[in-house]
Amino acid sequence: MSSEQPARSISIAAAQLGPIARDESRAAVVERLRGLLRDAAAAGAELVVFPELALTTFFPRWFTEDISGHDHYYETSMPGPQTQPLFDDAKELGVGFALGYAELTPEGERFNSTILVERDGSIVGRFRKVHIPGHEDDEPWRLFQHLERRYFQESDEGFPVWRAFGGIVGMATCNDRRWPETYREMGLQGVEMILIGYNTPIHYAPDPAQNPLQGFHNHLCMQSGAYQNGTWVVGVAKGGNEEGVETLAQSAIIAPSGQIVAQTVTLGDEVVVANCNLDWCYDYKNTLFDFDRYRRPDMYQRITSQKGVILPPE
Ligand code: CDT
Repeated sequence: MSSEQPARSISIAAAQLGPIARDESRAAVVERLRGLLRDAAAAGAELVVFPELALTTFFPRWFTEDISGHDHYYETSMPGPQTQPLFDDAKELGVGFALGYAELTPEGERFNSTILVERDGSIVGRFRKVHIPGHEDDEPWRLFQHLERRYFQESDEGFPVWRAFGGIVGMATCNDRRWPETYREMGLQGVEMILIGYNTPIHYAPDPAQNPLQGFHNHLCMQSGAYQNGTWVVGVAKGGNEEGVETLAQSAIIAPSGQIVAQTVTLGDEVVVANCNLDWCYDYKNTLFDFDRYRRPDMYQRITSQKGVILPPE
């Protein structure tokens, strides 16, 4: 009798969203999410990944002096009365999900959060975005603003991982995907699936020369993070033209080899599914990226002790 264990695998869906209008009701958005959840379940998915801020339009593009005027974009409980049907569907269909949303705590703190929900509808964990991009103050010279730093605090909870879905799961949000430390923090906890939602405008006001490279950079950072840490990465967009802002789609499911195994082809609501063999992670974690054998943390001290660049003496 063979002593080999059957491969651990899970079918994961990237549930991309097209634009959400400023005046689209929460109930209407949740209906869209429920439809995608059902489509994903019908395609055999066990875990469905939705984008960052999947319940609302990307409201940080609008300046307001008093941010409490935007409170209606935030969730004060999860599940809440409007999102409960999604949790009920998850339980009924036996499909888990990751959902990005704006979180307003009882203490008045505001985070760009993602919740991970198991196949029985229970909450496994919550991630709060660590790297908050953009600016705090009104910058009306821009074609549109990116005021995330006005509307959200930086998380100080880091990058936890959870044992769920038969493996080890972590999350990150949009701009977090551009930073190698994001993946390595989770890689050092043995992560096997990193779930990432994003809203990425094509136009980058500080350096529009980067506009044509948005799609390249999106995949470049997620594919490198997957390969260098031997993990699956699922990157899911809210794409299309949202309130006049062209936004990147190109959601992708990326293997531990760094290869894209599934990718969306539209700018709208779309589900793609891939069967993810979690044991594939070992091919990288136990060879080239055997951290315990090859890493040299004593050589990387600047990474945690220093924030900005310190140039060498002239
Ligand atoms: N949502 C988000 O984090 N978007 C950023 C845009 C950066 S430009 C201010 C991103 O990294 O895609």
